Amino acid sequence: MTAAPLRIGIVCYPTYGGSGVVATELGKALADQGHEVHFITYTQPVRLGSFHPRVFYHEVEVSKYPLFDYPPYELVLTSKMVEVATAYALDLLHVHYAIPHASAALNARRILAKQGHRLPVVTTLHGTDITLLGQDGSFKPSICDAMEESDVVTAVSDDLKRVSLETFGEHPIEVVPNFICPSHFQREPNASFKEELSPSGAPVLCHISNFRPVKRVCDVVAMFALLRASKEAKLLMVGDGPDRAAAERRALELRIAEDVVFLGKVKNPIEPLLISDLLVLPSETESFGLVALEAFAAGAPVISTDVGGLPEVNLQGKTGMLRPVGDVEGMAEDALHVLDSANFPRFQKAALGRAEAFHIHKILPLYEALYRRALASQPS
Ligand code: GMT
Repeated sequence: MTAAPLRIGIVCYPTYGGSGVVATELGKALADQGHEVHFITYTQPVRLGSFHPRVFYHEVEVSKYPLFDYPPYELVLTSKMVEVATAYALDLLHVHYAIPHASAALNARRILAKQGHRLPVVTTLHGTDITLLGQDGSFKPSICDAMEESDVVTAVSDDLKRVSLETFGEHPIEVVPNFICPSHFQREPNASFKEELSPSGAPVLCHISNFRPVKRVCDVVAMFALLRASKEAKLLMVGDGPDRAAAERRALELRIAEDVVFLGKVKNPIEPLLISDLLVLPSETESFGLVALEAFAAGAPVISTDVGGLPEVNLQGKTGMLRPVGDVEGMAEDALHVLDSANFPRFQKAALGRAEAFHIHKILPLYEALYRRALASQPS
């Protein structure tokens, strides 16, 4: 690194969602480059792990004052941002997910400006903050303001930029795609896990998500039942959420339950992906589909829908195949095609190559350049 290292505050949702994963991996990679990174969240991000040089974690504790039916998380977050920015002389804040992180950061920026501390705000839009919540009138004015006032706004795909502009009007938005660190996946698959799941060596299909309706987990089960009618296979369902029970019921109704394992939440999907041959991602909408990139890095092609940013990640006929939302017959046909031994090596090679195209080493400098630009720009 030639330019002086920066002190960066990162704010994200610390749970299993892709936005938190991207923010955490970005923070760790920035620290590896010599920057000092301060995570400000309400619980430790799942991917943070234990000690990492130059990475610090600041917990936001929300007061349980009895008057508060709705504890004012955004205000407590703002105060924590001000506190950390002052104590550690932060150069900038990078907030992931517009609601409420961007508004809280802008408020912190305003408070700090009164103390003569300039703190530019970089806001990254991840998807559901725009495609689902952004359409809701109760959030729209706040998101619009956050986009107007942030020093830099980024979106994780061209499609998300397009939807954001359509929803909120003209604002400068930089597209910085999500990334992967392929070396994390360069290790031996867990042989006993695979043996336990698929003793005969039949291919393993995998789905990983938070099982919200937008992920259409029952479509995964339905397409697997169609595939299973003509080929021996196993299905590994990783994650948990509102639609898990419905998917479990569907597997029983379709009489495929013995071939389907619901694993629940895992902190890191590397192990399940390394023993999988194919990822199934039949989402209703997906701004990027980080898990597709993780599957590629593990050498698993992807059967997905053709919505949102997915066609920017999953290349039709190369790294996998794409179908319209709900086309479970088409997805089952595609899965058979990809798993055919005459085709699979070609798909697998393309998947591994695609992961390299989104290597963190290519994406990190884009964020660093935006940080420098935010610091150089004049406050509005
Ligand atoms: O997909 C989710 O339910 C979680 C959500 C999040 O905010 O973590 O994911 C969004 O951000 C990810 C990281 O940028 C993207 O890979 C996902 O495609 C996006 N989800 C949707 O757009 C539904």
